[in-house]
Amino acid sequence: MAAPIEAAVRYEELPARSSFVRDVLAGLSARPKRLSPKYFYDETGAQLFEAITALPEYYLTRCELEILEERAREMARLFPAASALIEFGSGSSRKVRILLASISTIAAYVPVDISSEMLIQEAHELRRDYPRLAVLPVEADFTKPFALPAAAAAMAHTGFFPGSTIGNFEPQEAVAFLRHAGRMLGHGAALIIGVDLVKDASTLHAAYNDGAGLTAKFNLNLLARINRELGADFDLENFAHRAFYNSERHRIEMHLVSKKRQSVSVAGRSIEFQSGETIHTENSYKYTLDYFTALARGAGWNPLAVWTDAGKNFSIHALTVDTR
Ligand code: AVJ
Repeated sequence: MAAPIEAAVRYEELPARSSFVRDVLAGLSARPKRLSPKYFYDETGAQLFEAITALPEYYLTRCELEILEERAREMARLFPAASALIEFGSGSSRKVRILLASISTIAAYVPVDISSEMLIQEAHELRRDYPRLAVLPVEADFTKPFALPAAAAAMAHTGFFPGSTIGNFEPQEAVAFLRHAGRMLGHGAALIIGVDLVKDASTLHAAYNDGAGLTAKFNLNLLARINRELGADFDLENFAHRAFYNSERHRIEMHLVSKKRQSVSVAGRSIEFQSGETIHTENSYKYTLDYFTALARGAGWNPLAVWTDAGKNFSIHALTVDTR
């Protein structure tokens, strides 16, 4: 029987907190101003994102779930006996549950996330539903090296990186991440990764400008979080959500636009905004199947399989790493 979990393994809690204030001040002092999308996911942000995934315009999650449901049995062949599944940026466990239901060779599940609330909550529920599965959460920034729990380190590894989170990275950062994942997972390991696809601009635009205004709330919550955690005084009424498809760079860009000339105090510093000046808060890169395969090859990963939903909106790639 598995031991109860009181808390996730924590890595560098204090540096993580101070890197938030450092990153925010550096980003708001840069020209143009920017903030990292990894900071969207405090408790409120994680809840807003979950609500976004259920929106009619936000096709990504629906299409990825369709692929997982249809293809989990094929994916099962990629998993060695008694292996550990390592999920980078786990959030809700909806997707991994589809794999767990079809793949009996998964002996351990290692969700890695910087948002500990959801990590611990989901771990409890998975332990209840899969009593023979070792659920070993790790609270860490998955873009940086972290130690695998000893029980999982001893097993064969498969990586899982759904949601097209890889789209938040610049293409060269995506290559660096894939190299890092290859080193962590080890020679011969497989990676199952969700990647959103290039498509018509109107579908993309709608997915990031939803009618219910949840994406706007999600974007603005970053300022609310900075107010809460760093003692800033952003007036959310004075900023507007802006999202558009940059077709040259194959990416959705999200920004927060200052509606007027204003000055905001952040962690004791005064930040000046011109009217119309923006904070760039997110890029969400869209790939073609071939371009992503080439990018993965450049990071040492060879293709095993690729699947799309029926509408060809979203893709899941299975890759294997050659670390020699
Ligand atoms: C979680 C990064 C895949 O880019 O679609 C959703 C985040 N941003 N709506 C995405 C997001 C605005 C999402 N990813």
